[in-house]
This record gives sequence, structure tokens and C-alpha cells, in this order.
Amino acid sequence: KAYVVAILGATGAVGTRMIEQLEQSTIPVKEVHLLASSRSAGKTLTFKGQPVTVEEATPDSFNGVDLVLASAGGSVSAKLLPEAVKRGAVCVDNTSHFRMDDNVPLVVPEVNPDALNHHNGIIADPNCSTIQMMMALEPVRRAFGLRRIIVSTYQAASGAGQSAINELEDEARDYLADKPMNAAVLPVKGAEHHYPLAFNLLPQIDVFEEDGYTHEEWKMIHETKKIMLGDKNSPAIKVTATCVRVPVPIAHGESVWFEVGAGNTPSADELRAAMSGFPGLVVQDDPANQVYPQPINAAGSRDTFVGRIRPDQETPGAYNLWVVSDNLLKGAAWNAVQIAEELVARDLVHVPAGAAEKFM
Ligand code: A2P
Ligand code: 11C
Repeated sequence: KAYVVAILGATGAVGTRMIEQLEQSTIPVKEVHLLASSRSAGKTLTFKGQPVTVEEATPDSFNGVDLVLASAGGSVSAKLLPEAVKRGAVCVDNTSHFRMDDNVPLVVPEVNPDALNHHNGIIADPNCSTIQMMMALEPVRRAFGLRRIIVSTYQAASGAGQSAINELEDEARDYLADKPMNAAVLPVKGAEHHYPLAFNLLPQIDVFEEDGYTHEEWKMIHETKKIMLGDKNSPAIKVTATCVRVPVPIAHGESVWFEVGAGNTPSADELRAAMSGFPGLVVQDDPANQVYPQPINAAGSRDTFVGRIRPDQETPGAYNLWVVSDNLLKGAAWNAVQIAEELVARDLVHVPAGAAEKFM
């Protein structure tokens, strides 16, 4: 069987990569529909060398579509994906809108692929910063258990979309030309205040919650629990996070402190061995030769890179590591296409009877 696939948000930073990842995927594609806002309707993009005209996304865009890959923002997914499911399309949603819905699996294929088995037409692609942390820590959890995570992120501008990459580049040019920098996008589109990212650090990603954490930090906590434990509020793994935007265009870095299961004290070599065997995870950890993951090298790769693996010198059973991944690929477009490949391989590209009502 070959599939009719729609990409919602096809002109964006993630959407353009969804096109590329779909071109390179094992999914047999019969036809592709590229959907965006009315601003882009009529533009021409290509799929496997053939021109495809971008269409404005409306509910009827999903008639006859088997699979949707969505990355056009939460409010667009909220409005259009229930319409797509109603029309029989299975949707992989890269936005945060449906992630905490109990009817929606939240999936990293290397970690919890079986969560796909009982989907209701919408599957959520986790947040980029959560995905790469899951890739580094799932082999640890399987081999030695996992009790606690303290993470600080170093997140690339592209997490906030193409306009944030453009803003960073413009600011860098202005700064070097002794001109004032004009911030209008970061830290958050539509916020009261905007600050330059070039030659700066912004300890705010997404909006603030009432408890003083940002929504990005909240996502890392609850998405981790849902992916690893199947329960977004489970106390079995304690997680806390500080998320920071850094002036890097592509690929997030994370400094992760973690505690393994009670009584376990694996050596750094034992941790490296467990991680080396995990699909999609590459250990780059050779301090003697200054080998460690860097965003500049990870950008463009589907893999997640981990290094600086070392025991906490004062807390037995606790460790530090550094993990880097292309936030637009494994963090978004590739993980979404990988979920779609898994749905195809498991013959799960069907909306179960009665499922659409769950989202209406
Ligand atoms: P458009 O290019 O027409 O604005 P990014 O994450 O890089 O900011 O990209 C956002 C993506 O979501 C773009 O493809 C954008 O299309 C698309 N998009 C934004 N608003 C809508 C909308 N109301 N309906 C459909 N697509 C939208
Ligand atoms: C960022 N992690 O770097 C965000 C982008 O929940 O899918 C992804 C937001 C999300 O800004």
C-alpha cells in the first residue's frame, strides 16, 4: 500500500525538514499535500524532485489523506487535527497541544513504541528538549534504573521557528556593525518584552507558569514521566529543569545530572557501554582527545550525541552527562517521520471507530 501524506506547516523550520525526512523515509508515498497559511498558498516547493503547490490548510484539505505530519503551531493543530481525524487521517502532531491528553500517545520510537498500539488517530511528537534527554537516559533506565533528573538546557534559536533564526542572524550582523539590535520574536512571540539573543543568553523559553517555572521546563518534567512511565504525574522519577536559549542556530545541548536506581553504582564505562548499544544514540566521550558532542557537528544528523559521562564525586549513584541533538530533526521532523514509519510497519494507519469523537 502507498499513502497519501499531508504536511501541515510545510513552509516552516520543522515542516521543510518533514518534507526532507519523508523523502528519505521507508514510507511508500502515493501523493503529498503541502499545507500552510493563506500567506504561502500558491508557493511551489518540491517533493522528490517534483514541484508541489502549497495550499491553504482547511478542514477539507484532509479529504482522502491517510497520514498527517503537523507542525504549524498548537492553535492550528487544535483546530485542524480533529477535522483530519474525522476524515479518517492519522495525525502525528509535533505541537504541544495534545501531548498531555490521555487519549494521545506521546512517543519516542526507541523508547516507548508500544504506546502507538492503541492510538485514537492523533499521536504526539514530544518537545525537542525532552526527546534528546530520553534518548540519553532510556538505556540508563533500562540497565540501572532512574530516580531523579536535574537538567539545564542550552537551546538553539530554531526551536522558536524560522523567524527566530532570522532574528538571531540579523542581530549578529547589527551587533558587529555597531548598530542597535532589534528583538521582536524571542524569548516568546507576542510577549510584552523582547530581548536580543545574539551575544546573550535568555533564561526564558515559552511563557512563565504561576509557580515561576517556564512552560518549556514544565514540558520536560511531565513529558519525561509520560514517555518513560506512562503517567504524566508519576513520582517514580523526579525531574526538575532550567531551560535557557543560547545564540546557536540549530541543535540543543543539555547538561543532565541524574541518579540511577537505589543501590546501583555503575562506572562511567558501564554507562557508556549501555548507551553505545542504544539505536540512534552515539557516544562521543573521549576527554583525553577533547572529544565531546557539539551543536555545530550534530546539526543535520538524525542521531543524538552523548558525552562528558562521569560520576558525581560526592553522591554515589549520581552522574553528569552532556547531550546534543538537532532539535529540528530528532527533536521534531525525524522523530515525527520515524513515528509514521512505525505506524506503517505496524499497520496502524487507521482511525479506530469512534475515535474522532474524543477530540470534538
Ligand atoms: P506560513 O509560512 O504560511 O506562515 P515556523 O515554526 O518556522 O514558524 O513555521 C510555522 C509553520 O506553520 C509555517 O509553515 C506556517 O505557514 C504555518 N502556519 C502558521 N499559521 C498557520 C495557519 N493558520 N494555518 C496553517 N498553517 C499555518
Ligand atoms: C524551543 N522546545 O526550543 C521549544 C520548541 O513544545 O514542541 C518546541 C516546542 C514544542 O523553543
